[in-house]
Amino acid sequence: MRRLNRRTIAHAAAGVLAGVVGMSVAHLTAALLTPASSPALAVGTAVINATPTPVKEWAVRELGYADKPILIGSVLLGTIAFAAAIGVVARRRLRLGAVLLAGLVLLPAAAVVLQPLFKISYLIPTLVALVLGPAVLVFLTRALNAGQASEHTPEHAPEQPTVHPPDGDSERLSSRRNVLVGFGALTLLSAAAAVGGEMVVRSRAAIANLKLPRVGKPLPALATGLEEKYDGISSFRTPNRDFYRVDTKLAVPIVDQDSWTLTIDGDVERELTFSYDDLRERENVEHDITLTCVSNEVGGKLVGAARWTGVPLKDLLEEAGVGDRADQILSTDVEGFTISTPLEAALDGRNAMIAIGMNGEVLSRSHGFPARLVVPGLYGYVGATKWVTKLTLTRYDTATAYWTDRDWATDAPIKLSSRIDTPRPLSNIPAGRTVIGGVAWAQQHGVAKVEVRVDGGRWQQAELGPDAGIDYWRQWYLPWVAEPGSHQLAVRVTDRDGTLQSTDRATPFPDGSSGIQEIVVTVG
Ligand SMILES: Nc1nc2c(c(=O)[nH]1)N[C@H]1C(S)=C(S)[C@@H](COP(=O)(O)O)O[C@H]1N2
Ligand SMILES: [Mo]
Repeated sequence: MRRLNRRTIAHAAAGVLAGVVGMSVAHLTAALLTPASSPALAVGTAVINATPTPVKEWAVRELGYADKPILIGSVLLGTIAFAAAIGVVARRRLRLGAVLLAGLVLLPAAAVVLQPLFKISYLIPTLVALVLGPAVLVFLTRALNAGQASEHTPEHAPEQPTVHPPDGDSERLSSRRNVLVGFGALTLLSAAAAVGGEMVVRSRAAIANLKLPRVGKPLPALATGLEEKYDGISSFRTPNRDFYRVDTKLAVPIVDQDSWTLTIDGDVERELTFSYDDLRERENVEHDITLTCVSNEVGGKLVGAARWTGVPLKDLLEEAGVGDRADQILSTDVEGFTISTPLEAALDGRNAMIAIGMNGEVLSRSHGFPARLVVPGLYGYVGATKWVTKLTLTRYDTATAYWTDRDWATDAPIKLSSRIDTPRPLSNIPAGRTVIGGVAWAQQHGVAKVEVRVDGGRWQQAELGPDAGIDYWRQWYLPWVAEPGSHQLAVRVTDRDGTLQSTDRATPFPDGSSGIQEIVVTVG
């Protein structure tokens, strides 16, 4: 019985290894072609797209940044379980096993084909897996069965129970060795393919030798922020590496800037197409803009402030000649993902732009290289299309976009909000002089006042940090003499139109969270 179990496990392992070799070599192939053609990634993306909004909300809330690794992990675990079962089936019915394994590979192929920008060449990695997986399964199963057959020889010769014929022994040993060598070599191969794939993706992701063009009228250097004086307050400018990232991609699109274009079409007088160099050669501008994600909870981290370099969106649209029917800009990214933005936000004079730089550096791949939309005052999902390749002037009653199809609000201005960065919620701090500090934002209106309340007392006005315009957040602090015990701290902001941050608690869905942040800290 024990031996049977061990054999079953060996065959299950053969199934898993066959699947893993197929998928990892396919992944390496995809890394060399285009990451979107990786069957493993395509399945993950298909699952993301098919997940209903409430589940997605729950995942982002409960799993946070871990949601993607957990998703990939569960797809992997499911695949491994199936592959193990197939390995066991193959032990006695090899052909059926091979067919089932091919089926397991074809499932992700459907996800590859259903991508909006699908090209026939995307099927190459799947074909690789389709050939390799079953081949490895056949090879390993045969090796295992051969080993077992030779193991059986002595049992079929009961007249010699204690004497192992030297021939049978060495045959058994050598077939065992073959199996071990086969397993080892294949494991190494798939590990090398996986690591190699990752290295290829990383090296392709590096953006070589690109500098930002000179800006026509550079902004003055950003003022020194409060973070220099008070530990724990978010820095005035969010460093690119710390800037939050939110998108539906499992693999960051690798876009080649020489073949990339930006097209303006739809309800325009003339369709226009710009190359990356066209954008770089135009007069570039700089704007300080704080980006916010609609999924940001009160007190959350999905907000970042940067100096963006690029060309004014309005200029591009005016060159194309906006028709009089359009009320929406439907922007499409290089993989077909769409965002809808109210046309008015592009034309009403705010600093909407096609950005190619962030904080003095060429846009990174994860933040949208070669170019993205940035529209101050609107949540990212309605105005910050990364890897943008097309702007279609259309109408809300004719075309919808990815998130609005999933019932998120069509027009979504960022709600004014404020956050306590220090002290940290639920932290223990020593008694004595300290500061309460953080950031507040009210894009398009500007922050006028931040107030802090300690233990339900009166609202006290905080000091504000430097001002970089209405679209940029303000840092704030309030000196505080912390007495031993437990304390409740709250913050609220008022914008320059006199609007006070709402106390109504709202979840991010469907148009952004609201309510004031209240935290508890222990002193002493
Ligand atoms: N192509 C593309 N652009 C996108 C998204 C996306 O999923 N795909 N997500 C949007 C959302 S929800 C936000 S909040 C911002 C985040 O931009 P960042 O990742 O540079 O911070 O990008 C927006 N642009
Ligand atoms: Mo977002």
